Amino acid sequence: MNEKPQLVYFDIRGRAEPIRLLLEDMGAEYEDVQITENDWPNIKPTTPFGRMPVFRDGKHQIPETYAILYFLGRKYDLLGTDEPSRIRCDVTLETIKDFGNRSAAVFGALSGSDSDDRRRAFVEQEAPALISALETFYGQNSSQNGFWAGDSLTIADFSAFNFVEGIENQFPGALASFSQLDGFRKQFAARPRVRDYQTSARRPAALFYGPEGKIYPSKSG
Ligand SMILES: N[C@@H](CCC(=O)N[C@@H](CS)C(=O)NCC(=O)O)C(=O)O
Repeated sequence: MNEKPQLVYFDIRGRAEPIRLLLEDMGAEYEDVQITENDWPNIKPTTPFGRMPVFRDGKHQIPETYAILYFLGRKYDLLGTDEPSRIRCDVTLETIKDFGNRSAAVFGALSGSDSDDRRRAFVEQEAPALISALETFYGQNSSQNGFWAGDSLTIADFSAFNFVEGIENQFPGALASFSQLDGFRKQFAARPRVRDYQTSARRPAALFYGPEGKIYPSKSG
């Protein structure tokens, strides 16, 4: 019987990264099981929906990224302290989840003659529009200390940090005209356990799997 909670995912940051960041920031003891592409066919049938991440904690086996984040949000009391902050937490999560799914659809599944056009439209129009809306939304929080949902840490902060860091990793400088989001990125990266994790060997170097293999940050941090 495994005593420590166990996170099972590919050997990339991908969907597991906000979960890893949360566990690291909480100082949780956990086993980060990183599956290679070669090993995945053997592991796949052992997971509830044939997909990862999967989180195992005591008697719970939890598939689905956001179910895991909400489980950890309840476990560590990271869901907001009042109704306005709980709403902001949920809205942040849903918005970033949609963006991730759109991005995966445009870059992962599309093929055919219009795929380049659709990718360009996503990078040049859809993504900047969303980043701009998130900059406004973030700025509307009442927090004096830089959180996304009220005045305390929530799962939205891990999701938002992973989002802005992912933008900066793939498109260095893209956040330059979004000073509030960039300020949040830098402030959150300075959290002691987040900083330690980001410079540790525990962190997968690759962002995700592209059609030709692993994709790495254009520049670190
Ligand atoms: N909605 C699911 C999606 C999970 C998902 O698509 N996982 C991918 C990796 S990012 C996967 O397991 N792919 C391997 C496969 O489908 O065989 C979640 O957020 O957890």
